[in-house]
Amino acid sequence: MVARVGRRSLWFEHLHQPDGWLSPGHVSVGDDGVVEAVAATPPPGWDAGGAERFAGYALPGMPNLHSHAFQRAIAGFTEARAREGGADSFWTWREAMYGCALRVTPEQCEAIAAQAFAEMLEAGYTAVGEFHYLHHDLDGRPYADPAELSLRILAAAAQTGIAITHLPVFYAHGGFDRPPGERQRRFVHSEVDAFLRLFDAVQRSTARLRHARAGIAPHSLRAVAPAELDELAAFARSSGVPLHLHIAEQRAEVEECLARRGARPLQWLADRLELGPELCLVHATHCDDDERNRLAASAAVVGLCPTTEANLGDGRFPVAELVAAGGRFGIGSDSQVEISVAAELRHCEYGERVVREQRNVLASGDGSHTGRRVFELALAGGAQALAQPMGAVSPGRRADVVVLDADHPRLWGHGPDTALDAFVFAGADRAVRDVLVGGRRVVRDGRHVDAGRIAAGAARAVRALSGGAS
Ligand code: NGQ
Ligand code: ZN
Repeated sequence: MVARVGRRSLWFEHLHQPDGWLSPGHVSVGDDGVVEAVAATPPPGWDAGGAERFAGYALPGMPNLHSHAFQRAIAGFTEARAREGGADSFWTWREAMYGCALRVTPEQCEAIAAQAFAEMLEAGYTAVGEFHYLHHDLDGRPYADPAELSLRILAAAAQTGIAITHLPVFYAHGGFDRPPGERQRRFVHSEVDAFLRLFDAVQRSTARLRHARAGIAPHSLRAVAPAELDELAAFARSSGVPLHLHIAEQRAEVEECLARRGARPLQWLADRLELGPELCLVHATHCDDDERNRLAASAAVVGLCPTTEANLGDGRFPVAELVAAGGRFGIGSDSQVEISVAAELRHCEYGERVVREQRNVLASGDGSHTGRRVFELALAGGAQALAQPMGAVSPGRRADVVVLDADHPRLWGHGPDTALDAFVFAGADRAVRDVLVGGRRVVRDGRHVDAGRIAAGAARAVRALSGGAS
């Protein structure tokens, strides 16, 4: 049979499905990159001769729900004690990170983001939520085009083929009811209206790009006043776009929120806004039992970034209790200290193991596989948070697929039942061989198809910036 123009036929030896594995799985993909049919036998219109064949284990691409791409430039450069004395903390790291944020040029921003996005694809992420607050020129004045740096991020995504939910950040205050500092000058909008004009420009750009969407990100309760948050939340809800914010990552924020607002951050937020499905609460680390129960009872997604949260000394989110009570979560690479789907998922489970002195805590019951379970929970939560048609290789969702080489040493002896456990816990993430976004191959033999060119530009940028992260 002749394939319809633009339609592609894919064959997978073992295809992950929401209810088990299909071995083999036949998939037809429309020219919009969306899956039309999945079947055990060739579906109508299947192009038997032209089908691309993928041996091994085919998984849905993972959403990366929280990224600050430029921070890829400081990975590994903040692991020595500050010279001033005293304990290092999130806040001393933030000063070092600001050192980079204050120097990065538009060209460097695009080059570093392209590198980070290529590394994400190689790790098995096929979409990124870019929480983007670097808006203005080095002196804090808007660029001639106020959306300059957002457009650089979108260009980087387009270079790599990753799907993106671009989340321009509204940032107005330096702390609860405090003016912004000089070192925050590149982030600041003093008016919600000016920010919404930026958002409008971003949305017009994402509408023209493949696999791109926009959402709204009030930075945090520290950087956004209550009335501003109300306005942004109402805008996001009426526009039907995601709303992401950082919350309760550090104890100091909890203390200050209690002092200034009379409630803990998550408690204050849940009293103020409906915790609806458009909301992604990034970190939510310091939640008490009542706050955790309110999160679990809501349709909001908790955005966990476990490698960054461990690296920054944030604390541990009680993910097992959240999941047991029906709550939703997804994962993010945040500071890019690592870019690893498997590491984020593994840390979710290992955080529970080390405090409980038990194993397989996040498995759903007797015989349930922990790797598969955490992978599937994060797929669902991430797809919701990014409002991307992904999370499963199913009709109506984009054909985002990550294929593991079954002959990789880390998969020896494994079959479909344990391949995801090996991926999450036992190094089989190194077996990622092919990655497709919307049915198009972006990673081949474990390397991004344009890795060499992207790396050449990024190497210059990272070397130039990493010299003085202070
Ligand atoms: C950020 N990163 O916006 O990059 C933050 C640090 C802040 C994380 N929270 C800045 N991981 O929260 O004030
Ligand atoms: Zn963040």
